[in-house]
Amino acid sequence: MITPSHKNKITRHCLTLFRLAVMLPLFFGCQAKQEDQATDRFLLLEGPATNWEKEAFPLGNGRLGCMVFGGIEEERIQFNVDNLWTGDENLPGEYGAPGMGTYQNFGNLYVALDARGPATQYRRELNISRAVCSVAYEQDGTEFLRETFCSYPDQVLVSRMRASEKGSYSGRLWLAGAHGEMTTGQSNSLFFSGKLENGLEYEAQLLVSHQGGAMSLEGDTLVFSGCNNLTLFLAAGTSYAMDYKSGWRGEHPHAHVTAQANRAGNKSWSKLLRTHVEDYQSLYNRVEIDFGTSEEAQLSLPVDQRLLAIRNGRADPEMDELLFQYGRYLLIASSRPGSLPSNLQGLWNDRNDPPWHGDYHSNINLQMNYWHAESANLAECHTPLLDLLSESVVPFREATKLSFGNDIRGFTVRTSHNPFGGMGWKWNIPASAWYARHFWEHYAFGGDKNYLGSVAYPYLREVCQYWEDHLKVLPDGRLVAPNGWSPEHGPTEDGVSYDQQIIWDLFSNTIEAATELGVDEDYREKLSVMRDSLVGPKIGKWGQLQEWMEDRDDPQDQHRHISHMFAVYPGRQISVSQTPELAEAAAISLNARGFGTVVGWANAWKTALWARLLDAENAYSYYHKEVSANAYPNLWNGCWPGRVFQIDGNFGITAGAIEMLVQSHAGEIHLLPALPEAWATGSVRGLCARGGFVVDMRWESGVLVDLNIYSKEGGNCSMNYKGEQIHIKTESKKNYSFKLEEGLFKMVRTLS
Ligand code: FUC
Repeated sequence: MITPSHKNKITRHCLTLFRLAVMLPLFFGCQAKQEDQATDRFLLLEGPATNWEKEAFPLGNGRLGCMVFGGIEEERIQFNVDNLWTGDENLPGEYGAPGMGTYQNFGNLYVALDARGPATQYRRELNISRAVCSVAYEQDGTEFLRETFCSYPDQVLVSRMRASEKGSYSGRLWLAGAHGEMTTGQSNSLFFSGKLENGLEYEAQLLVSHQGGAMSLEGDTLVFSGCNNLTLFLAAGTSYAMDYKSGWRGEHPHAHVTAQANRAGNKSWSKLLRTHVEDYQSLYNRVEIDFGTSEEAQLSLPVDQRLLAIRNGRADPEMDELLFQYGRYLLIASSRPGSLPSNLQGLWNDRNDPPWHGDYHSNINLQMNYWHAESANLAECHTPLLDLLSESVVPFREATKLSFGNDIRGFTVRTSHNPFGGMGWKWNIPASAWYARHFWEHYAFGGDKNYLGSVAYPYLREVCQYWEDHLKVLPDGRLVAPNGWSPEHGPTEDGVSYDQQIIWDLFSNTIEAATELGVDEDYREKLSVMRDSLVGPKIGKWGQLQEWMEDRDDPQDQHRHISHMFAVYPGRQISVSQTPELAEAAAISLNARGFGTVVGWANAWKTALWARLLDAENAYSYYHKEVSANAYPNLWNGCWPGRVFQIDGNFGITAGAIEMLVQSHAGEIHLLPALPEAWATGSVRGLCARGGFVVDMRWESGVLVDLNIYSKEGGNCSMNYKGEQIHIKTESKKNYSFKLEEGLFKMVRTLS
């Protein structure tokens, strides 16, 4: 197996830890010796956050998340539970904003410390290799350290505050619910609960343990003095259930939340931390990358200054790596089995009126959140999306009938929807077909036939039925989607490319699914006739890929949506190898759209599109733009910078980078299809390809030198490197290692 070449990096990360060890010998001294710390990746800032979306650091366990500000005299930890939503299923009737509801803030936890004079050596770090945020500083000769994480196994937020001198903690701590709730408590706990207008009940409980000193309740505040350390356990939940039949409601959260807080409170910090890190790393550690080495002077800067230097032209390949892994970190933090899918802001939100309700947007955003889920080796994190979409089928079906007539089969979705099967703004008619590709992809990468037969294929098939009933036949016999809209752009009319391409994709995926399962032969035949009758992609008068059936694209138009590129990515109707003229037309259109209005998600999409068009330097220019123009100091993606944070760009950029390294949409694994000069020497471990393969590679000066393929399921594996094709028959759970010598692949070993 290939190990990324981290030799220099190990030395430098150790130096970082060494500095911390010097600064905080009491706490970090022992950790610096641990081997597994050596390649940890950090986001570092040298001051407390003053801005929630740009500077605070996100933590999450898929369901419960928080933002750590790291204030010196007042720590603020703003927290969320992913299903604290207003709104409902909003059936029957209008699908306007009121029934749609809004994702809510849950509240804040504040810790005010007695003033001790100025702080020095302040460092606030988000360690994305361990999913732990730490805040360290020195004050009045005493070293202070706080560490916070959100545990998936224990379902609580845990924060520990320590100091080098005994008795250093005196102050107050309190909870502030985001809906004006009254907090009550006991000598070492605080509690608030409430009910939203839609009947959703919620509760938060904080337990605090301390060593030394004293703690007591004064009104709604815990007052502590002379404590050596404090450990905070925050549990929070709601009565939401991802269950249509039970009206999306389960039990009152009190019993659950109490049990979670108490169970955690009875465990030691080190046990909670160990369990958390082991769980997190079981996902995170599957992938490692090396795009080169940044200079020490650049690497040791806090992120804000590092971004500034990059904007001024300094190279920083390890920032490219950090951004890549951050997309994986944020998915693990906002989407775990049992949680809701990651919404427009993941699960982080400090407002009760977040931009676009903090909802699920079906015309690019929700899908983009999951573009990297399979390829970045996080298939488990994909399941919240598939679960909510499956559970929403009944209300989506009912809403579809109300708008499209009782006789229509299948279902589709509006542009925005909520976790109760309710919908908001405007029908997005091919949305369910786009969602269907996520069900297919989960199988294409994972190979689980039971899942394909019981979950994915029924979904795909039902969406096909919608289109069987909804497609319109033109006088010449060709098929078009009637009354479509290229998202947020142009007129409403028949045969819009976005619709046509997504339907092509749906039919293709369904045919393949039925073939894999060996079912519905006649239906497969019917679908393939329909697919071949669809009006297909067209090349217009300036050589562009047409966005509409009519050749009206404006070469000056730089609209942020690039929906007519669906066929290039994430779809597979257009590719350089199979449809070169259309690929060329797509490149012309993409060039004309240019950087356009800087919108994070569009930038990420363009990275993936250029990668699919095998244009490494254009792909990299958009990847780099994400760092040089869009990223905030906490590396969150700005959608229309200066306006709002939106997480899709963070996820999409990781997906785009993977397309630069490995592609597998065209029946073979294409190795290093769009490797840019900036990443000329590097390595990757653990990227996934369709067919159940895991790819490790090492390359030097732009040339692949080592390759390892792990086969999860067995079966034939075709690979392509710069036109050279290799075909191997694999057995399940075996590794196949190759070396590239004189341009030819040599199998070096096969390992179980
Ligand atoms: C789409 C985009 C907007 C924004 C919104 C949440 O409608 O056009 O830019 O990302 O989703």
